[in-house]
Amino acid sequence: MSTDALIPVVQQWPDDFAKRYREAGYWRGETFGAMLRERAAKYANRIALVDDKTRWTYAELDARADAVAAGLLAAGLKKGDRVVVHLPNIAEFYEVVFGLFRAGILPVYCLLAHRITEVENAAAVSQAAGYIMAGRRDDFDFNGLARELQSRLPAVKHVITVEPREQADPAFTALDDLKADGKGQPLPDDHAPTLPSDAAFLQLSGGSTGLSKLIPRTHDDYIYSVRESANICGLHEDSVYLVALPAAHNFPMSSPGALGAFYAGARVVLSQSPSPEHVFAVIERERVTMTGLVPPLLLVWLQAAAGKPSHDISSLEVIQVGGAKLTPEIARRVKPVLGVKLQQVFGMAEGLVNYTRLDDPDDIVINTQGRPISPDDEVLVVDDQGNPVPEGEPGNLLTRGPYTIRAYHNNPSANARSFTEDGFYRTGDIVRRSPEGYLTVQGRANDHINRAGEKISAEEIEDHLLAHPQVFDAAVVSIPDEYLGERSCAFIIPNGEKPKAMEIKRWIRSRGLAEFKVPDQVVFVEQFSETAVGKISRKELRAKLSAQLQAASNGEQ
Ligand code: OOB
Repeated sequence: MSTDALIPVVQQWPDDFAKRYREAGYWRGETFGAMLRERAAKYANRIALVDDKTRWTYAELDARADAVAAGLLAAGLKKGDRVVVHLPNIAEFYEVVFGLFRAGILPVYCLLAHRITEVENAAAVSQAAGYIMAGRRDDFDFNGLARELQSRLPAVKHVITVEPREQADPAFTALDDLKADGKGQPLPDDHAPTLPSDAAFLQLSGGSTGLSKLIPRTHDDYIYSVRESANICGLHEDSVYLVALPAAHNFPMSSPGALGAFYAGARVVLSQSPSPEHVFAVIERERVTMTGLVPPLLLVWLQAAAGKPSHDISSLEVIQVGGAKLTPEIARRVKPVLGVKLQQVFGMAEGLVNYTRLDDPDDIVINTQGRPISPDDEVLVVDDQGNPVPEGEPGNLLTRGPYTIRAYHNNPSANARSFTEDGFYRTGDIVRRSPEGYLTVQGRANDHINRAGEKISAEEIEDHLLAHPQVFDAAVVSIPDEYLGERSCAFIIPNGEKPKAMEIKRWIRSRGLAEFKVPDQVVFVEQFSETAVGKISRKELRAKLSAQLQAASNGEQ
């Protein structure tokens, strides 16, 4: 595909806003490629990155990023191209990402749990020219996925595997070979330097309507959020930040995440599994001081630490918890059981991130999800007509600011729904705001299921269910779950003979979707309600079904 036909990736901020954000010192003209170069000059021989098999210094990570960038450009990829990155929590993730940043090529992040349907969507919407994956992992063959992807989207010309050359599928380019091929190659004549206002990458939205939308973040805006997050979370050069959640997610990437740790000259440790059996040993070995967790994982860690801990995790100082609502009851247990400071994080890949501050009183840390990073994060709490609600009352959260996007990439209909005319992002979250500006998340106005921090669009799953020959109609709703926060339930009106629940689950898997999207529960019904069909919106229908489920489960107790 010719890059000429591409739609500009970023909808830039209006000039007066951009000027203000620069003058306030938020946007400082930094880029991620240059940031790593500066850290490598300052901390050359300090360890930057550790995984199960690797310990790289800052100088090494920097040199590797250079080699990847040269290899990508020598292979024919160009500044502004997009490459889907689909990697586990391994050191190569950052080598590749910084290599892409340096070359001015945009990573498009997929979660490792994603399968062909999600990867194809990411590649198609971003018009990707490449796909980087890890061969065979955890019983899944990403080589097969790559083949399928190329057959569906021939524009994905470059498939790169991070497997060692000897194990790599010969149909694809091994990262080692890519780097060797780029060695000593001059930059292409038309290669332009990366600008701070350029998009650095595309992140996938949690998505409440159908497939994920793509979120373009610029170097300027993202580095601002990373730099301030590192400050707010107290990262410094002796910190050790553990990435236990999937590395590609915005939370462990930037809140303060691995990028915050690199910004501070700290050390990043990667764990391929977040479960205590594995990760507590990593914490002990590497003297980890900080990490980010979703509430269900925190619960598992609390349980493991309350028993007879097998490892010494006393190096931990702070744990950020976010991605889904943390109940005050669980929040209260963090300090006594784990001996660490809790920091709540309420963020979104589209931008706005809120933190409780490290010196906030317990009452705020336990009962709120924090306040925004920036004095210029504009936060509105409004009713359904768009009028501000009285302070402390619940309302829809709208936001605009120096690191919140003004539009999704290449998606006019989503943009019309998700942004107000004056550029506020409609988060879909219902919050209360205290006089001091702290937000407490009350719920959600839009239809996604927040399953342990993984967002599932009800509409996306319904579309797949409707494609099943024995499904006449379907509605997917969330059910409160003690452990996951929410789980998914598919209500199905069968078309003639009723299929088995197992068959429905198998069907969703066979559609090439991430395992976390398979409905946890399937309920067959004859009809949704007398008034339902054709008369009320899907939204109301889902709300009704949820209420029914809730009533039924209360009745059981
Ligand atoms: C993070 O980002 P996303 O893009 O996967 O999901 C954003 C949505 C929010 O709109 C909200 O509905 C929910 O996730 N959420 C929370 C929450 N943090 C996120 N709901 C309740 N309490 C919280 N603390 O999930 C994300 C991005 C950066 C940092 C942290 C989380």
